[in-house]
Amino acid sequence: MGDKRCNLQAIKLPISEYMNHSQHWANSVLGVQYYADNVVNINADQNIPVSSVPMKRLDDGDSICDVWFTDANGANFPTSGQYQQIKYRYNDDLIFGVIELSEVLFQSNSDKTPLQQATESAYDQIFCLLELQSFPYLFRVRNYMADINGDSFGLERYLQFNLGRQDAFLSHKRDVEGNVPAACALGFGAVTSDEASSQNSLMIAFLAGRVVPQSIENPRQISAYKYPEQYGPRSPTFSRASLVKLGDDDILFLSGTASIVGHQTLHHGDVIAQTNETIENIKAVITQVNRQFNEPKFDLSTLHYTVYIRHSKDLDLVRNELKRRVGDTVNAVYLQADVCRQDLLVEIEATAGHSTAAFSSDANTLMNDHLN
Ligand code: 3EB
Repeated sequence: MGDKRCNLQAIKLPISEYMNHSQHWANSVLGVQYYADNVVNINADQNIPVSSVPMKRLDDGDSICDVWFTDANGANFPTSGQYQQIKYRYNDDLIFGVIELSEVLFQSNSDKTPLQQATESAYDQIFCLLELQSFPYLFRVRNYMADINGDSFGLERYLQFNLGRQDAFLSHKRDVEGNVPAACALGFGAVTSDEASSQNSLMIAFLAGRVVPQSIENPRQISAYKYPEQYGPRSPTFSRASLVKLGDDDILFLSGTASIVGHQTLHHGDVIAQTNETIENIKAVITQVNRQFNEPKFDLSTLHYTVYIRHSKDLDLVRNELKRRVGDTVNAVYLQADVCRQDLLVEIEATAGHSTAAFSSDANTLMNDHLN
C-alpha cells in the first residue's frame, strides 16, 4: 500500500474469526452483514451496525460475515448513530448503514402494498440521513426481502419493491437513470417460527460517500432502468457497477449480475450456462471500466465474489463453472438465495480494488498493521 492508505476494505470472514477479533477491531469497522440460516449473537460492539441476513452459506459449514473495514489511523475514527430505524457509522469519507423494516407495520388498506410502503420508507430514511450527514452519493445498496418471487395484491413482490424504491428516489429528486447506485436484490424464504418472525423484514444495507461515483453500464445488457414494461410497472433503479475513487484506490462495486442479455433471461433451466453467461456479463462490465485506465486495472481473477444460488443442489455446478472461467483460486462465497426473476438460477455480485487481503490470517495481519 502507498502513502495514502486504502480507507475501505470489504472483507469476508468466517463469523468465528470476526467474533475473536471484534473488540480489537472495533475502531476499524464501519459495519457488518452476516449470513447465516440461524440467528447468531456475534457479540459486536453495540455501536457497530450489524445485520443478520437469513441466508445459508453453501460452501462451508461456518457462516460468513461481510466486514466493512476502514482505515482507523489518525483522527478518522468512525462515529456511530441511529436515525429513525437506520443504524449507521461513518468516518470522514464513508457512511455505512443498515435498516430492517417489518412489513407488518404497514397497512394493507392503503393503495400501496405493505412491501412497497416499507421499501419507500426505508429509502426515504436513507436519503434523509444522507442529506443530513452530507454523504450525498450512494455507492452500493444490498436489498434483501422475504419471498421475493411471491405474488400478493396482484403483483410479484419484487415489482412491489421496485415501485417503492423508485418513488423514494423521485421524491428526493434523485436520478432514476444514469447516476444510480450499484445494487443487488435477493430473497430469502419467509421464516415461520415466532422467535424468528422479526426476520421477515425488508433488509437494506448501504454504503455512501462524498465523492461522485461513476455509474457503469454493460453494452451486452439494456440498462435495468430502461427495461421494458413487461418486467413491471417501474424499472429497477440500479446501475451495473459503480466506480469510486477513495484516496489512491479505485474501488469497483459490481452489481448483482445474472444471465440476462438485452433484457431477456437466457438458458432457462441450465445453471451451468447461466453461470457462464453471468461471467460473460461481468467480463463486459470490467472491460468497460478498464477502458479509462492505461492498463487493465480490473480482472476476473482479482474480484471478490458473492454468489447467490437459488437451489442449493446446484452449488457444485456453479462453483466448477466459476473456477473454469475465473481460475481455481477464485475468491468467492456461495449463499442460498432467491433471485428476483423466477427463471434466474444464479446471481453474482463482486467488489474489487481494495487491498486483496481476504480471509482470516491475512485480515488479521492487515488489521494489526492498521492499529500499530
Ligand atoms: C438484473 O440484471 C438481475 O433490483 O437492485 C440485479 C442487481 C438484479 C440488482 C435490483 C436486480 C437488482 O436485472 C436482477
